[in-house]
Amino acid sequence: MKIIKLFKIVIYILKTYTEDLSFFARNFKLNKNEKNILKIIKKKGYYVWENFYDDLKCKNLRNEVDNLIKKGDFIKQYNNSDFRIYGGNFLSEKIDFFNKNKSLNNLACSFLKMKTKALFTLSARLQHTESNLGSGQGWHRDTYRPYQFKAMLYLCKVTDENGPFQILEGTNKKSSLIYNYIKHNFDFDKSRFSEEEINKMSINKKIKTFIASEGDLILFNSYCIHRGSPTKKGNRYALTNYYFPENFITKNKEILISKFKLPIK
Ligand SMILES: O=C(O)CCC(=O)C(=O)O
Ligand SMILES: [Fe+2]
Repeated sequence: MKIIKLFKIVIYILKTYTEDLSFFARNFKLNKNEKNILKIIKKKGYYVWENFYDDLKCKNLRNEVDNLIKKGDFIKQYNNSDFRIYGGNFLSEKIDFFNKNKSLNNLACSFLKMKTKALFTLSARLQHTESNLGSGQGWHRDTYRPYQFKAMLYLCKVTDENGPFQILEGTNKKSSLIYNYIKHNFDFDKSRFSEEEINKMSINKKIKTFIASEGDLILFNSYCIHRGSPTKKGNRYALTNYYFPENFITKNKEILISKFKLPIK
């Protein structure tokens, strides 16, 4: 192995492990159920919480998403298919109620070992179009350090056809970046992946597809390689809480407001 390659790996290991030993790392109180969920998220990178919301709540929230999209304020859209209002919680009380869920916030704080909050709730409708790329526009990692914690609530039944969320298993590990660097020569900060690259990587890894019911919630570390798969037909509705450490929000508020078109000052 080239000396430069080895050097990059050593730097990465030093950086990630010293961050984990950070003086600022904190412990948060969790109940038994939350402890169990956290353990699974740490191990696998995700957890599915079935029946988090009932059908009536989901129906009401779908209405809220439709109304926000119809109004069209603070909307972002990709390929006439992926319609997004990142700051839905600022525009709808019902969406804000999900944003402020205590248990999810506890889990996010414990996962990131820092005081954390869901700055915004992506309120999204994915619509089928010819050759759409799905929610998030293809395979990617959202971030490297600090990890990002997300809570995605399916507001409708999600089958193989209407764009289920997918994760490449095992890519939640720190070692995943090192492995991909050595094996595939992917740089540490590579964030987007083609189908061909995913096919190469999935020879020894499984793609997990989240087919699930209306009201099921997926908690995940969006450092994992993931995507919303392209739709074959139908719509998909979802709310996603984006959790950030509070000190990160304070430092980056303006950037976040402009990047995600948030309706706040
Ligand atoms: O909605 C999904 O299924 C995933 C979207 C995503 O990965 C993103 O917006 O970063
Ligand atoms: Fe993503």
